[in-house]
Amino acid sequence: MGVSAIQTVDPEIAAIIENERKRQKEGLEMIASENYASRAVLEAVGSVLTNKYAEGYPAKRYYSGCEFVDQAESLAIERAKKLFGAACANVQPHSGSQANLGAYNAIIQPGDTVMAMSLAQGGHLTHGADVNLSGKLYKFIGYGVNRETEMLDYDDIARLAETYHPKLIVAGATAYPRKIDFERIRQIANSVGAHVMVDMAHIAGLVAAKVHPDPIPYADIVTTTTHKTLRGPRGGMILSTDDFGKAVDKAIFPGSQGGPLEHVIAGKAVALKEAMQPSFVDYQKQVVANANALGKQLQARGVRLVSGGTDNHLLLVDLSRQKVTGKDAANKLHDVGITINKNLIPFDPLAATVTSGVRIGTPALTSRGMREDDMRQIGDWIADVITHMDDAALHERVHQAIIQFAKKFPVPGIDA
Ligand code: DSN
Repeated sequence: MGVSAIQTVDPEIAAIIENERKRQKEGLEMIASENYASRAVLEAVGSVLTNKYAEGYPAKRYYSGCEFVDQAESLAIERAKKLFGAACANVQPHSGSQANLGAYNAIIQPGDTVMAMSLAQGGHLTHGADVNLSGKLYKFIGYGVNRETEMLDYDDIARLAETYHPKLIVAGATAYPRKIDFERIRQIANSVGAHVMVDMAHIAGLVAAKVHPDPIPYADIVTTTTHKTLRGPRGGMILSTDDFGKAVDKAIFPGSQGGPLEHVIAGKAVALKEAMQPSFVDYQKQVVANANALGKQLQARGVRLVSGGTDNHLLLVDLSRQKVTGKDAANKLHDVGITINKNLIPFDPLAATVTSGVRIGTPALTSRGMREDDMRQIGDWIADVITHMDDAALHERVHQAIIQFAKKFPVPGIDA
């Protein structure tokens, strides 16, 4: 590789990027919310579009010189609408959290009552956690899963809705391995006159490929990130019905953001085009098949999966049988080259900084071309490590095997 500008100008940062590139190649990336953006997406994000201020929306900007970023943003909007069958799309949110706060700003008022899946049961910080602005601005009532089935308890959601009469019910999760019944959520919302917002950040790619039920017909507003299963650049997006399109636009700019990141928006446009290709559907089907194969292998090795399995791209693993905490397991697996995160399981007796579980996802490895047999091998390595937490020799053997194994799978955006 020739000397790049960044190597000349800032060798420290160049070295850090190189180390991260190596980490992404040599390890097994299994954080359920991560993926590898394509080289085309990376090129867009690293382009001169970063130089342009463009407050406003296409053809309605506060700055001159927006003729080309207008084209990029319009393409992103049209592709988002087409891919998901939505009436309106706003591609400016800088992140999923910004998208969620923008959506609340568009649809409810401070002090209104909202229902959402609580963080401890698999929701998200922006679904009303006390420490988050959402929890400070609105009165959130958390719902969760049934203690026996560990699946969403729709009867309980209906009961809570009857009791609290929310203005808005939010569906969506960050650590829920099962399909979400958006139609049922809509019925419950209708019964109490509430609006529906779906945060599909984790499952957006699955939804686009129709391997997860579609929230669009049942929601007033759908928010998402663009970098998880959707495999685009890091950022957010809001889809809505005609009734809420204008309110969403106002809520994002000038409501909560200034200048949009037009380089990232161009990356979103590229990713949305990639998501329209038939190969994207095959990829998403493989993501789910891989999660299933990995889950079955872990179960065969005596590991308990929350809810007994998965319908999507992730597993929530309960490590209590192994008498291992999520924190220790995540650290040990990191040492051997498997990157996951500790995660609360429903009704977890341990703190969020320790946890009884880990969350494991297959989107990134599937982007490298791994299939079911590879997942079974990885399941064995994970089981070996978490059942022999103090066996340093075994950990070293697994680590070396993973380095050799990972070499066989090119990384999108790095090798291909
Ligand atoms: N941080 C994301 C996740 O890992 O699920 C959610 O924003």
